[in-house]
Amino acid sequence: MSQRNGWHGWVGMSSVLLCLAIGLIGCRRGEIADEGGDAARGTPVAGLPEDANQIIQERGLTPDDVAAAVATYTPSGKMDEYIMFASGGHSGQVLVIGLPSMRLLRSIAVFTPEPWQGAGFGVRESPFHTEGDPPIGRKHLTWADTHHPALSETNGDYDGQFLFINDKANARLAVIDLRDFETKQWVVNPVVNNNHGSTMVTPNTDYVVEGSQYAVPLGLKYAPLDKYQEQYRGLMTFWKFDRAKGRIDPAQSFAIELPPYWQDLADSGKIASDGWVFQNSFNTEMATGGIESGNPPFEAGASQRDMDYLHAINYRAAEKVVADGKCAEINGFRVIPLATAVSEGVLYFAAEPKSPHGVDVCPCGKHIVVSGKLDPHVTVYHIDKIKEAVAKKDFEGNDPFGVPILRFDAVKEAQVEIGLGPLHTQFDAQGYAYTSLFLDNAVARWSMGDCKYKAPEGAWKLVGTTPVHYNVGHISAAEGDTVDPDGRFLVALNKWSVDRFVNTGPLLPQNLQLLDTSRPGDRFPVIYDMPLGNAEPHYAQIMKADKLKTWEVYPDVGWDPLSQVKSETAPMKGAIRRNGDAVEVDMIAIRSHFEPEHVQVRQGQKVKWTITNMERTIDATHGFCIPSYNIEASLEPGETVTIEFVAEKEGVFPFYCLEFCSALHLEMVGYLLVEPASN
Ligand code: K7E
Ligand code: CUA
Repeated sequence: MSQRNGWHGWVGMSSVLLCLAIGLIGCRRGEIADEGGDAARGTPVAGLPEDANQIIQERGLTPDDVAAAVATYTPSGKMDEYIMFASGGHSGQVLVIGLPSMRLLRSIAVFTPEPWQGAGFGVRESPFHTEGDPPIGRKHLTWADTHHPALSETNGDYDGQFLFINDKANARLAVIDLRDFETKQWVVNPVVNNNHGSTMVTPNTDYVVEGSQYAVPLGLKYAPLDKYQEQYRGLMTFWKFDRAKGRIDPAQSFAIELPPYWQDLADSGKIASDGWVFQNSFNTEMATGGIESGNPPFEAGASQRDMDYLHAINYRAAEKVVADGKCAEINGFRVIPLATAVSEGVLYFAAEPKSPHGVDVCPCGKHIVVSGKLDPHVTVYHIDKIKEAVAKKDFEGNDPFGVPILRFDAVKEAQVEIGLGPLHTQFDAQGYAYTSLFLDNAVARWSMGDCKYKAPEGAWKLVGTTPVHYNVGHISAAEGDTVDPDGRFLVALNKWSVDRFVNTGPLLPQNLQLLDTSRPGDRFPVIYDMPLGNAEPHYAQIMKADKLKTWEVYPDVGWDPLSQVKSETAPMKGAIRRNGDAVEVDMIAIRSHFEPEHVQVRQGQKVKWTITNMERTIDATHGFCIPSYNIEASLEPGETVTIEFVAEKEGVFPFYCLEFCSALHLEMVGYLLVEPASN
C-alpha cells in the first residue's frame, strides 16, 4: 500500500525544486489508479441482501468501496456528526461542510460579494460598507485570499462560538459569529499589506494572531528593493479579541516588528507552551529576486540555505513591553520595535530545515512540529528545551538583526523521516501525528513520543502512508489541532484532482478526500472524494457539530445581525416618510407580501429603505431586490436590513422577493416608481 519509493535522504536541491514545482503526478498516476486491485471488483459481500450485491456487481465495487460507502452515506434526515470550516482561498469565502457525508452545507460570505446571502449589494451588513472603507492603504476591495480559518477556543478546545479567517492578499481578518454564521467584523492591518500565519488563536481566544508573509516597508510606505535589509520588515500582530462584544479591539492590539524574512505559518502554544507563538520563516537569505535582470529567481534565491529560523515569540513578555509603554506607533498602531523585542526577551530563533511551511503544536503543548518543504523529515522541538535554552542563553549566535538563535541540538527533540514535501501536521487521540506530503501525494501517519496519547508503535516512528489525489496541501483531523483531538476522520485538501472527476474543462475542482483514521496501524484509507468546484480551500478545521449553538431564527423580530441586538428602528408595519428630498421607507415582509407595495419617489431623492422580515418560522427567508439599482438582500426570519441609495434612474422598477417562499411567492412584489425630475 505504501507509496514511498525508498528514496531516502537528501537528493540535491535542483531536482527537489523541480519536483516541488511540477509535482510528481505524471510518474505516480498509474500506480495509484491501480491500487485496490481490479480482482475484487463486483465481489458479493456476505450477508448483504441480494439486490445490494447486484448493485455491487453492476457498479464494480470492491469490498473496500462498500465499507467506505457505509461509513459515509448519511440517510435523509440524519445529521452529520462533525462540521468542517474550510477557507475558500481566493473566492474570499468560508465553506461549511458536514462530515462524514462531505456535503456542502453552506458558504459564508466573508470578503466577497455573495448575492444569495445579500452580501455586498447595498445592504449595510456587507463587508464593503463598514468602517474604514476603503481601508488604509488599499482601494475599495471586493475579493480576498482566505487561507486559515480558526475556531474560537476555551482552554485550547473549540467552543463553537466564533470563527476567524484571514485575507492573505490584503492583510485583513474577519470575525464570524457562529450563532448565525455571518461575518460581523473586518479589520485591516495598518502596518503591512499581506499576511499568512493567520488566523490562529491563543488558547482562550485572547488574541487572534496574524503573521505577515512577504516583507515590506512597515507603515505601507515605499522603499526601493536595494534598501531591503534596512527598510523591509516582517510583522507579527496580536489582535485582541473581546469575546463579550464578539469583536476584535484594535485599540488593545499590538504588533512585533520582525526581520525581513518571509514569515510563514504560525501556531499558538497551549498548556505547556501557553504564552508562546511559533512561526516559521523562509527566505532567510533575504533574496530580492529579479530574474529579468539576471538575478536568481526567488524560488532559487530563497532556497539556498540549509536552515531557516523558527520564530519563538513570548507574547506574555510582549504584553509587558506594551504595558510599559515601550512601543512605537505606526499609523496609529502599537508596534514593538525589533531591537526592543530582542532586548526584552520577546523573540528567539531556532534553526529549522529547510524552507519550512507548517508549524503545529501537539495536543499537550510540549512539542512543536515543523516541516521543511525541502527536507524529508519532520523536526520536533520541545518547549521545555526552548525555555531552558532561553534561560541559559544557550545560543549558537545571533542573526544579522541581533535576534538570539537557540542552539539547534539544545532545543530539538526528534526528527522523523516521513517522505517528500512535508507540509502540515495534525494530531489524533491514538498518539499519532499526520503530515501531508505534497511531493509524495500522500498523508503520513507517525507516532508522537511523550505526548498526551501514546501510539502502540512507540515514539517517533513512521507508521504508514495513504496515497491521496493529488498534491495535498493542508490536512485537517477532527479537532486535530486542539488540546483534545478526536481523530477518527481526516480530510486531505488536495490541490489537484486530475483524473478523479468528470472533466468540466481546464479549470479542475479541488479534491477534498476523507480518510478514516479511527483504527491504529498503517491502514487509514480514503473513503470519500468531494470535488469542490468553487474555491481553493487551504486550511480547514473540523469540530464536533454538537458544540454549535446556532439560532434557527433570529431571537426577536427586527433583529440587526451586525450588532446582534433588536433594532430600535426596525419597522413593524409599513410606512413612507418624506422630509424634503429624503424618503424613508419602512417595509415589512411576510408571506406573501411586502407592505407597502407602492413606493413613489422623485428622481434624485435620497432613499433609506428598511425592511423587517416578520416571520418566526424556521427557513421562512425572504429575498429582496431592486432591479437596475444593483440592490439585493436576504432577510432571514426576524432580520431587519437597511438599504440606502439615491433614486438616480427614472422609471418603474418591480421589486420582488427572491426566495420561493410560498405558493404565492411570485405575487410577493411591489413597484418602485421613480418619477423623472423634469416632470
Ligand atoms: Cu499550506 Cu496558506 Cu496554510 Cu495553502 S497554506 S496549502
Ligand atoms: Cu418571500 Cu418569496
